[in-house]
Amino acid sequence: QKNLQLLSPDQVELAKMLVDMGQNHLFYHWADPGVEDEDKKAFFAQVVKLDQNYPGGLVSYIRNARELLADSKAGKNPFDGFTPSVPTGEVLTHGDDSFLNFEEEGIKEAWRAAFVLVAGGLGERLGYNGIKVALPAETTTGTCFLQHYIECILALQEASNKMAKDGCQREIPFAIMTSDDTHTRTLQLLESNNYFGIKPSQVTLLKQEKVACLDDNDARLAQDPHNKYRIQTKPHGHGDVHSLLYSSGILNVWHSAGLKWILFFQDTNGLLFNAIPASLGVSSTRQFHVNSLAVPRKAKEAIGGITRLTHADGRSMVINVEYNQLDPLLRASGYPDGDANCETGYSPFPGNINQLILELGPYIDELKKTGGAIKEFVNPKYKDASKTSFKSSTRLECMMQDYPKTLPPTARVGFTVADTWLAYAPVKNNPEDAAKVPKGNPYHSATSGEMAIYRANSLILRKAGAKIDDPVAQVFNGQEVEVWPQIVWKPKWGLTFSEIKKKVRGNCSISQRSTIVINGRNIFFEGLSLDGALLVNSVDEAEVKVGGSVQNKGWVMENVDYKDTSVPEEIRTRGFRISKVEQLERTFKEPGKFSL
Ligand code: UGB
Repeated sequence: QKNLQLLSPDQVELAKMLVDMGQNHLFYHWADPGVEDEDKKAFFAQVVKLDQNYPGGLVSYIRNARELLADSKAGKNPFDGFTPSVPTGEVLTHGDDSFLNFEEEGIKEAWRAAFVLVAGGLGERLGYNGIKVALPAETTTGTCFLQHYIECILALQEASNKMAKDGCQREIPFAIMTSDDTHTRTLQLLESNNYFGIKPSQVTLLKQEKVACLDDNDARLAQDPHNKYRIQTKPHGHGDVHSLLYSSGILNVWHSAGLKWILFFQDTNGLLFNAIPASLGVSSTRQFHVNSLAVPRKAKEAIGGITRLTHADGRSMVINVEYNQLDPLLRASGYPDGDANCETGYSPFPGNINQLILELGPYIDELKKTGGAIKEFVNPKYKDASKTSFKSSTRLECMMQDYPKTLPPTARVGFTVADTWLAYAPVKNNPEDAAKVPKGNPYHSATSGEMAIYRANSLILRKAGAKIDDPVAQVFNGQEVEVWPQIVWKPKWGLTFSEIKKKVRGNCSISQRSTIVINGRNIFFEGLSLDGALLVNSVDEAEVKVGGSVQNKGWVMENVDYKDTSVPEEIRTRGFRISKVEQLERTFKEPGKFSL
């Protein structure tokens, strides 16, 4: 009461709202007027922000929290009344006719797409000190994830523009969701690298804000332990991307520009774009409003399962069920073994890799109704079985893949399964945890993420007709992995299988210890026999034929221990360093036809 005189009319309204919502405790410790007045202003500035950044404001946040906390306390099953079953979707087989057709359709559609990368997470499981998109996807070239994604988008843009009948040169927009943890460093990474070749006007950064923490089942907002004039906050989850896109107005800009698709993806999957053209082709051909990209899933793997949920009242939806919920749901629904592998050696529920392709028009229509609010959940850690108090404050969270939960049954929700080797190798786990992953399950570490890139590229070249030697098994940071030849190419060299097939001719062979870096658009392999390291760089206007026998000492992988802090973190977390002993490197800077 004493401090009321300090407040503007708007602040008085906010204070009343907080008191009405049972948040009096936030004011108990306030000093008398004249003392700490600046802190009090800062308190209201924070309340305004928290109020504005949540659909329906803080009143809705507190109401939703009370409801979800009550459900959690009562042990209410979020799937009450729903029966899970295995859904059907489009299963891609890399390289077959249908894959090639989907790829072609995807490339045709790509100019009508916008990409959205969710990169607000710090990656606590990975324990890396920098932002994850700055990590090298592989250390042969040292290309970081963000650069790789941008180069893939640019390659798609170019391929799609080439196919456009009207001859217009369109630019694919790219939005990145950041957070306070990642925003400045993401911007710095872009600015200090000339945006990796994409025009800055194509890129939009949208920063997600954190939400208020909750101290108890009455949803009393938690005071920051370090500042009594601040409310403690924590991340709300990747589901924020929908409300941010909506409130920014960017969706309407894209729609007016004639765009039809919006593709969401995560921060550290170096394989993803291998499956993007075909998956976009599936969306377009099958007219999916929502298409989730999935891979075969090992039971208990820490990725959600795509599941059909059918309610007793007839409702039905195809939705991701998060890994920690799938097992209890199955056990309660007539699957006595819960989340278990079937005769294929995989879970019958495809694994969600959180790559969503949405049709823009229906997406905007839906967000007009919901404001982008996504069904949330709460995960309090209770002190004891009475569930009356928490070990530490909690908050509401939401996931981007829960978007279809509010859709009407008429919405066309589907999914596309691609081979794991082709499409999915995220970098999520630190070396110590990765080494503890049960044998046969994926490590999802920096080591396995990099090896997966070499493996995928080797397998793709094999399918294109090259003879690629089998891999050898090696152990890095306690993880046994297959080491294939280190084959890396720029996305503009080959983003689709049909493009790659055109560039590998005659009898080509690459030995297991070889490295090859293809840094140019029109580089053709004709009867190349490689045993060592070969780097070919060329300008776009040069056409280079690479053939004959190349042999040298090559590049060698040397073991490094992740505990050895004298080695940079980006290197030691993968357990090896590449020693560049000997290579053949050729650079073609002029337009024209050349042979090597
Ligand atoms: N992210 C944000 O942008 N903001 C946030 O507040 C949080 C995260 P995680 P998670 O593909 O392997 C997801 O932490 O949430 C970004 C799916 O839910 O790496 O444990 C963050 O930067 C799961 O079903 O993953 O699990 C990153 O880019 C499964 O698909 C992304 O969100 C799993 O990913 C994911 O964050 C997977």
